[in-house]
Formats: sequence, structure tokens, C-alpha cells
Amino acid sequence: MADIQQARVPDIGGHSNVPVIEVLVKAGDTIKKDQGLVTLESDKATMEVPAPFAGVVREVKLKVGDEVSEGAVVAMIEVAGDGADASPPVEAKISDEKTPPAAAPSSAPNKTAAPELVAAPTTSPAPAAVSVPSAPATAPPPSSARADFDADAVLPEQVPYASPAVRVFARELGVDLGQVKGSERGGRISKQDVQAHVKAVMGGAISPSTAGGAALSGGLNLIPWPQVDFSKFGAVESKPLTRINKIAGANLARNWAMIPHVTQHDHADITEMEAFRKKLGEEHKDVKVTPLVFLIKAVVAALKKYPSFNASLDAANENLILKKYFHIGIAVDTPDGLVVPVIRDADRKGLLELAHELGEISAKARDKKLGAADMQGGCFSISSLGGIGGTAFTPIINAPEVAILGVSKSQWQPVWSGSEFVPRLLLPLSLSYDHRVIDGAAAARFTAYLAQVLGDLRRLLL
Ligand code: CAO
Repeated sequence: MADIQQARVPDIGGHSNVPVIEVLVKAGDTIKKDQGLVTLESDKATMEVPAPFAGVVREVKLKVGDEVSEGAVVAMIEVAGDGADASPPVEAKISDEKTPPAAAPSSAPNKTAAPELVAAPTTSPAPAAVSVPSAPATAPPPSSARADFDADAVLPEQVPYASPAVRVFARELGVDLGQVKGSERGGRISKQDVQAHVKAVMGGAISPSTAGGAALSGGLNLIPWPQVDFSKFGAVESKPLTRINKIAGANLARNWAMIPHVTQHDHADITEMEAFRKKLGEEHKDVKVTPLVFLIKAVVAALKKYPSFNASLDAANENLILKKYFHIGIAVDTPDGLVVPVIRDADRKGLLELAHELGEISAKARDKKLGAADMQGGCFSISSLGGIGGTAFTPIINAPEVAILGVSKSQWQPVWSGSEFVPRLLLPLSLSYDHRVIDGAAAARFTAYLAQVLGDLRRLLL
């Protein structure tokens, strides 16, 4: 009789309702022990749930978007033999007997910011299995099984051993995982290994020509970063970067280096908009209506008119994925650094609803209460420095988006009406765009249209 057992979500560090972001197997798949079944992403990390035994997947119980906690059934697996991997032991099986059954998470630090800004580190929870009550007693629940990884058995030959999240991270950086040495058990490549590889290339320790990666072999043949003892020149103090600083910094550096940015500057005459905004503010004391909410609405209108701005390049850079939804990322300055929460379905929300939500996400960001889900799925970002000052700047595109709008402080300026100078309130707009996807003419049209909508909000009704 077939011995069908449940594979369950193991101890995931006390997290609950963790979203499934990837389903790695389907019914009928023959799987090896420890092969990833699904990937979960908490606000701290991305985790693969490995198969607790080898066999054939009879039914997958989860789908992307489900939220799970420890003990949730992932799949029904018909166990092959004793459930152990039939392949002979290979060098990759390096766990020693003292290794506790619940594989400790990798030493990767926890993640606190957006996946769009953060490539999540990985952990490898131990397999967990619970026998179906009717299953024969001969199938012991291998919940105490060691999390031995057999890279050669899990992955096809020649494929570097890394979790999907690490693969995505490496792909985004243009790193060939075949060139990266894995430091984890079984030679598994962690996100830190990829980062160390990139650092080594950038620092000159590995020559770009031998480093692999598409972007790297393309010739960022930089001289090493200057090593300076600043204290030789005067008093200094060392202040550690926050975790958000580091994560945002790494992502900004990658995006700046890998995306050919061009910034189109324009301005919108918001004299009438400002009068309306003030009126709204007087009528609705319970919510702060700033120019940003009008910008969100105007951006949505422009994205609808110019769909290539509401898009991302696919992983192979061969197709443009056009999005039919309108989720707008808002750069928020917090004491710990920059984060980009996302306002979902901005096209379906009115100005006041957007104002409420903007207030909520800004407060949440500053109170460090944003979860991963709050920062996922953005289509286009807005970075507003309008409350602070400035006349223009170059915002850095939040990959994999293809454009970002920077907004500076509006100012009263004399504008020639044809017969005289009249005072008008002008709002500076700075649109950075990915020149691989968007031409200069399209960017000029996009910003001009934005300015037109902001100048006459009735256009939002069209
Ligand atoms: N021109 C003139 N005044 C503006 C303005 C503009 N473009 N934008 C906002 N203001 C005004 C607001 O009306 C408000 O005035 P009152 O207090 O008199 O009503 C004041 O500036 C402060 O606004 P705010 O910053 O609190 O609100 P917001 O909706 O404009 O922005 C948020 C919210 C979260 C985006 C903002 O607080 C923030 O964090 N901005 C920084 C983003 C950032 O760091 N970007 C850089 C990324 S690259 O490093």
C-alpha cells in the first residue's frame, strides 16, 4: 500500500502567517529528500521548506499567497523506500552527527526593509513531517531527521546550489552563481557569499574577467576603493550604519550601477491645485492632504496613458512585463534610513483615502512597523523632498521598476502670461527613467502630461 505522508512547515522561528511566495513542486514530481517544496517569506527572511523525505508528490496543499505557520501541511508525499535519499553519499553531505535536527537558520542577518530594496537572506529550516494517522506504522515521522543537504541530488548537475531567493538576488546583480563559492552546508551559496563575491570583484581581489557575471565581465574594471586612515588627519568617530542604511545602500548602488539613468526635469503649475488642496484641508481636519496625494493620482493617470512606465524588464531583459495594476511606492525618510512602502491600487482610491493611507504608512515606516508585504509589488515610486526644499534632484530607480518621480519644493515664480508677469506656484518634477526601456521623448511626454494633469485636475476625470 502506498505510504503517503504529510510534509509540514517546520519550526520557523516562531513566525506565523508567513506568506508562500513560491511553490517549487507539483503533483507527480519525483523529489529528493531535502528538495525545496515551497518558499516562504517572512518580514525577516526567505525560507525554503525542504522535503522531509524522498518520494513522489501526490498533492500540493499550498499556493502562492497562502499564509502559513508551523505545522501547516505543505504537500502529500508518497514516500519512496524509507524516505531517505537513495543516492550514494557525496561530499556535500557534510552535516556531522552533532548537528541539531532543526537546522539553524543561516547566519544571514534579518531583513527589515522592502524586498524591492532588499534581497532577502535565506534560512533553511529543518524538514518537518507528521504522519497521516492512517499511514502504516512502518513510516516513522522523520521530524527528527537531520537536515542533510545533498546538492548533487537536489539540483541537476552543474547547477550551483542556492535557494531561489539567492538565485534571484544573483541574477539581479548579474552574478554567475557558477563562479561563487558556497560557504554553507553542502556548498550551498548564501546571499552573503554572493555579496562577498561582488565585493571581491569590486575591490580588485578577483579580476572581472574571471568573475563570471554578465554585468561584471562587462567591464566595471575599477581600481580598488581608497583605504584611508582618517584619524591621521584629525579627530574622527566611527558610527555604524543602520541595517536599513546598509540594505538600502546596497540596492541603490546596484540600481545606479546597472540601470542607465537619465533624469528629465520639468515643472507643473499647481496654483489652482494648491487652492483646492487648501480648501480640502479646511474641510477635512482629520487628515493631512499634502501635494503628494495629488501627485499619486496624476502619476496613475500618466501610467495609464504611457503603459511602458508601468512595467519591468523580465529576468532575461528580453521582454517588458506590462502591469495592469497601479501600486505606487512612496520613499519615506525614517531615522534609520530610507524605506519604500507601497500604496496598492492607487487608481481605485480617492484623494482623501490616499491621504489617510499615506499618513498611516509614513507613521508605520517611522515606527518601524512595516512588514515585507507593505513594501512589495510596487510599479512606480515617488520620492518627495518637497516638504524639505531643493529645486531638482536625480532620484535612483527602484529596480525592477523602470522609472521614479522626484518632487522638489514648489515655489511662487513670475510667469509670463503673454501680456504680463503673473505669480504662479510651480512644482519641480524630476523623472529618472531606465533608458533601456524608455526613450527621452517618451519621458518628456510623460512629465509634460503629469504637469498638464497637475495644472488642471479635471483631466483626472478623462
Ligand atoms: N512643495 C511645497 N511644500 C510641500 C511639498 C512640495 N512639493 N510637499 C509637501 N509639502 C509640504 C506639506 O504640504 C507639508 O506642509 P504643512 O505641514 O504646512 O501642511 C510639509 O511640506 C511637510 O510635508 P510632509 O513631508 O509631512 O508630507 P508629504 O506628504 O509631502 O510627504 C513623506 C510624506 C513620507 C513622503 C515625507 O515625509 C518623506 O519622508 N519625504 C522624504 C522622502 C525621501 O527621503 N526621498 C529621498 C529618497 S532618495 O534618498
